[in-house]
Amino acid sequence: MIYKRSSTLFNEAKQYIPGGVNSPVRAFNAVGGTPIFVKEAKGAYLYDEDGNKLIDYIASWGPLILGHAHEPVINAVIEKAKKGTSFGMPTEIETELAKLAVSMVPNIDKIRFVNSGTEACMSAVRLARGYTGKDKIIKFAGCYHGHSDSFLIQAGSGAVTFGSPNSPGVTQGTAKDTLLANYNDLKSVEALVAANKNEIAAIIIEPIAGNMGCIIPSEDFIKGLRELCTQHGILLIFDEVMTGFRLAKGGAQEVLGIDADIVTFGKVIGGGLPVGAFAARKEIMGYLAPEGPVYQAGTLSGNPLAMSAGLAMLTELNNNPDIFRSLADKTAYLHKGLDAVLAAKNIPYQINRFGSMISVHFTDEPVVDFTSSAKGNNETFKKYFHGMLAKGIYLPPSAFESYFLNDAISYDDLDATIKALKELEL
Ligand code: HOZ
Repeated sequence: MIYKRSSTLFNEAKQYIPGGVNSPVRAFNAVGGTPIFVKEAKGAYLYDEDGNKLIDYIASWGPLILGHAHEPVINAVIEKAKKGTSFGMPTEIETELAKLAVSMVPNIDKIRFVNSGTEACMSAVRLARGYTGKDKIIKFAGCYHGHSDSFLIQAGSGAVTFGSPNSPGVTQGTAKDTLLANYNDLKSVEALVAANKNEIAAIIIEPIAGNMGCIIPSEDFIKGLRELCTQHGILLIFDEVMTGFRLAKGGAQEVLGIDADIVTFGKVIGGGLPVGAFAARKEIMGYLAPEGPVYQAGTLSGNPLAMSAGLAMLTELNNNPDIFRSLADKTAYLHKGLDAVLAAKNIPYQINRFGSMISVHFTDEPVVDFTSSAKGNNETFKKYFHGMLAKGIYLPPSAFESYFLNDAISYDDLDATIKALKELEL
């Protein structure tokens, strides 16, 4: 495959944009080589600036559940754009989308739209602090909740990929209020709760982690978290930026059978446009301005383009819940195929899968938390990533990310992916 134009565009971008990208993982630093510059995309495929066609397994990091440029979503945006793009005033469509989201997700009465998952998580924590009157939060090593200061403490995703899980620029004052526990290790959480009695406002977690690869919580762990929070008056925040509306209509809360106190969403709620949201029961949401004292605001929040894309996508998911089963079936098929091929190659590997999220780790230990995820062999990962890319398969360019399947991916695409791996020397 030729990446000549991507390479030229990258060199030019580097002169004007730090690292040539507007979000670090895209720069390919973890895998080396030239980032692919996308020209367009349709359904399951990306078409790059060099004319290569790639099967896309990141789906804009999750939200494009129905595939790229899905017509009902695109048409809704075009029609809305003709009528104005932002007013900084209320519009009817915000309530329509809010009503639909509240009807799909368990245990929430009200939702506030923001512009990204980062904003959603940052605001959810502020709300939890305002509601409980407590300052500290617990997060898990390797979980990523966006790039606001409180979360850049042992953060996953690009933060760990680029060696800054604890970013400079986060003050010690902020960092001291973020306590760190280990995923799938309830005892580590219990110890923090015991040592910080009546000081913890919230525990925030990716209920299925997607930012250290795909990591599945054990039943005891996730149930234990819920019980611990209830016992100690701590709010449980599910960061469903990746899992919301992807695993089921009601996201991870529904599939795990666990009620969170606050749920956050990201781009998925805008059909891939820049949106985020956070939601909770009305007694918690009542603390938010202008109803309550916790401040949060934004001119572009609830903007008509994002709302129309979100409404088109969630309407389709709501009317066709079979999609979740079909996505999970495709992912299971991919899992089986990759598993058979890797087993024959005689190298250490693990495959983690939940619903339509999956990741491959080159290690012989089960990958259940950040420590085990970090043991993956990055040299093998690089060969795997570039080998697959050369065969037209676009995977996340870091081992600390999950793949996201979209509904437009066909069984032929999955077979092509499995065949590509078979032909690879690792
Ligand atoms: N940190 C994001 C994935 N977990 C990547 C964002 C992007 O580069 O678009």
